[in-house]
Amino acid sequence: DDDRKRIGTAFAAERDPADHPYKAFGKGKNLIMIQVESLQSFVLNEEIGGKEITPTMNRMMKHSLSFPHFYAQTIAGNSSDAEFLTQTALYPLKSGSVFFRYPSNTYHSIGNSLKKDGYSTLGVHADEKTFWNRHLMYPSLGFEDYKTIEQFPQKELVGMGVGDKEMFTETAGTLKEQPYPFYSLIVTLTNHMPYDLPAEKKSLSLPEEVNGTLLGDYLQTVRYTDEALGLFLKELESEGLLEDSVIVLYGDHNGIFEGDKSLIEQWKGKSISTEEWYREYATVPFMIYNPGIKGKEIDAYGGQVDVYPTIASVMGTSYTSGLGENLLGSPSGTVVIPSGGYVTKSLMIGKDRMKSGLSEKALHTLDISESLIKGNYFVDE
Ligand code: GP9
Repeated sequence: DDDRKRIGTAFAAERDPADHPYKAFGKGKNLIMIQVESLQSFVLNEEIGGKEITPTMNRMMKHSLSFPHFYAQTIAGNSSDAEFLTQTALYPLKSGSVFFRYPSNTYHSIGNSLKKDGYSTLGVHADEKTFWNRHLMYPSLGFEDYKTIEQFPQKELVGMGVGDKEMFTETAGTLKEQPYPFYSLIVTLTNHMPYDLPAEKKSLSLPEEVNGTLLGDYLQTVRYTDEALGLFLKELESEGLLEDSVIVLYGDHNGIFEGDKSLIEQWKGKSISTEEWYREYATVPFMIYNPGIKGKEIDAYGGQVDVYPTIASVMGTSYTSGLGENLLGSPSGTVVIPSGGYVTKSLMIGKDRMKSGLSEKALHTLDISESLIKGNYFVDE
């Protein structure tokens, strides 16, 4: 009973009915959400060796609401934590992955909300269907159908599974046949550590100080994934699906960590403080794209837990209970980093300094999330 009371108060505090110019903009449109493996924002709108690293995403940003102060909030469940955060607006567990530990719970999620609105739903991930237990968790998140490596021709195998170019091209064909309106969550794979890409797939000419380093390899795979995304958008456009779809893109977690900061310092020719690292390099992209959107950077500080309420507001679907905030409304501006610490506009507190009242509030939020998951809170609804 005490837990229920605490949880009820948390929901009441987090709900945000705010109005904004893109409220229900996507009502009745398809929703395509793309979770990009290991994508960090410092590669956006950047050139190396005379070429843009992410020409497709840069073009998308011109017609996107984008969030430069957006953080990954994953812990040990890595990519699966990112899917869990964005789909349910709950935080990952302190230990292990929710996908393995609680795959059969009842969850409020984007997929379940849109399904109630009459959407068909499809998850796509070109790896083994059992990876991160997705085959059991995706139905609980509202995906009626789940396309995995077995359903791809596998003409292009790179790293952990089907290369993003084959994955995106084939998926565009699948979406063409998908009952309308649809919601599809697509999880990319190729930009995965150790960023090992066959030479013929590399299109950047890297300067000497970057070439052959982890950072250089990372930039090559980021560029490859960006090109794959470009093929996907082109295909959607030629099928007439682009205008009728809202495309949401976000990074699942960092791929270059603070321990590798010296590689970026070498590339940029300047030193980067820890504060600067968390402000400008450790953020991951989050953008909401449609050709009819006038590109705008949104100043709000947020994280993956805020994706569901923000997208629910744009799609005009329900978001009744979760721990995120609508970043297009008036969010509180505090981003809890569950692996330790939090970020606000004026503060960046590392895990060695979790002492103030604000960080206690952060810990309380994480406890509530943990109780919700472990108690299967929504089971009776
Ligand atoms: C594997 C892919 C990568 O299926 O999602 O997962 P990660 O290793 O980043 O958690």
